[in-house]
Amino acid sequence: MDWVLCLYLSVSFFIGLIILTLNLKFRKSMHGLQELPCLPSLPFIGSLLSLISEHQPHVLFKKLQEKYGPIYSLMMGSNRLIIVNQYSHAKEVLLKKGKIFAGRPRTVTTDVLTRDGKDIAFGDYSATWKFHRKIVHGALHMFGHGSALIEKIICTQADLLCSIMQEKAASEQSADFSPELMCVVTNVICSLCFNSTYSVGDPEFESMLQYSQGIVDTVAKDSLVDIFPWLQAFPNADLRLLKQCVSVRDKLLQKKYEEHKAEYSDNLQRDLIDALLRAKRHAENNNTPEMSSESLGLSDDHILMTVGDIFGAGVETTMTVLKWAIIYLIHNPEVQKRIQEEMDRKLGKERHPLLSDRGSLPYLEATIREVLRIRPVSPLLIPHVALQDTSIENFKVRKGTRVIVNLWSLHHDENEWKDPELFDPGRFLNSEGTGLINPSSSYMPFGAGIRVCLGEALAKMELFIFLSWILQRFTLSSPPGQPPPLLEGRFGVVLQPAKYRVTVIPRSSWMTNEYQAC
Ligand code: PLO
Repeated sequence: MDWVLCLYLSVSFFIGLIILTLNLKFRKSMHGLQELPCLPSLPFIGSLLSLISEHQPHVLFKKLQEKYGPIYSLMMGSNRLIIVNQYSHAKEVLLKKGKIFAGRPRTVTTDVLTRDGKDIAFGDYSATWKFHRKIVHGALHMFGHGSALIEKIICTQADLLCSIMQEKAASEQSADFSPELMCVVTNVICSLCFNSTYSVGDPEFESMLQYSQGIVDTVAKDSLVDIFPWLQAFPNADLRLLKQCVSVRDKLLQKKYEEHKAEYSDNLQRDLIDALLRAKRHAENNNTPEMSSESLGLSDDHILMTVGDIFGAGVETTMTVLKWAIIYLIHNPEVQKRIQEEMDRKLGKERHPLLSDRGSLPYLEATIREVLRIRPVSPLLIPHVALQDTSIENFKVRKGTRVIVNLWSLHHDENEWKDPELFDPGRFLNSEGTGLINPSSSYMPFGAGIRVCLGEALAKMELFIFLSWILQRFTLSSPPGQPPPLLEGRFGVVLQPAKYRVTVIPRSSWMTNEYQAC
């Protein structure tokens, strides 16, 4: 038996040795790493005093680079936060180590919005999250990319928007087009999610306008209650407003969901809710434990929150980019003129732009890219969390640390962009102005990696159709005697522009006959 004992001891010795070496290696790997430069921090309040500033967070974080370098850390209450301001570090976080940094922090306001993270955007990385994302991706793909249906839906809404603009133009009134923009963008998403549409003035639509603004004003802004969760115990007007708005939204979503459940049939797939319901039924009929609906989290709550996400993301983001695009077009009439000339030349004057025209209108595409660069919808993206001890470059990052990718810094980096504050669509064109180029990799308006925006393709289609239809028929300007709209945004979960009014002038060259369905 001696040889058995001998073998046992030597195997144990070798296994022990391997474990020890691996362990040492890991410790060494964290050991050789440096600590990040950190903003001064006091017990309990963290770095709050250094963050008091006249600047908005994305601008302040960019400015702080001058003192602390492109990557630094700070304390928000008791949470450590890393701010990434440079493309190489952003690439490491989002792409190279995407899975390690795929977590999301739990905060009071996002928990209220998403029933404790049961959605895709704010939900933590898990099997449920991956499964949901896969289904939604599939469903969007089915109704979206390259499908004639989505093109028809967007063109119908673009036509509606142009008719409203035509009326305003006829009465020579300037207008704030926010409700109309919101209506058409909502209708695209409504068609995808619920197979229904609204008109401006519809009471359900009006309540949507209100609750959505209420949510944007109060959620995920790193408000004090998110930094110090115990503040919930005290009266808090913002949190009360958020809860009210979320409850109105949830009632509406619930109603649509119940209607769909009642009408559900296996061979009917009209919209996204049908697709989610079908996936749920499929999982329920599948008996293997790892595929059951409970283990994959396809609860009614998850489905509702997922639809809420797509709805909120689809409406607020696209509408915000359209508003910024109009602002920059008003500020740069020569850009409008060049887009219009390009369209007149390539499409003629008798037909509406179609998605298939995207390749032949590079200047319009370049303008859309430049708007997304200069005013990214989500300047700080949504915070990521390190799911294990790791590193960025040669800096230590401990498990649980929150990481903010400052897209604003990436898009305004002087080393990457010539005159980053200047609006210049030409930077996305080749020297002849005939084709699109990628002037810098420091550009990711939709984020990147495993949490990249799910609606990127849909957003690009909408921006192209809406802007091309508007500019083919109208020239936009500020009302006479009034200054152009403000270029400074208001930071929040999306970077919103201030309200402004627009005068629309019909282009005399544009045909006036009725819209022919595209
Ligand atoms: C917008 C207001 C809605 O009522 C709720 C909502 C849901 C999803 C959020 C969206 C809001 C804002 C923009 C977000 C989106 C998920 C992904 C997107 C944060 C709060 C971005 C830009 O990352």
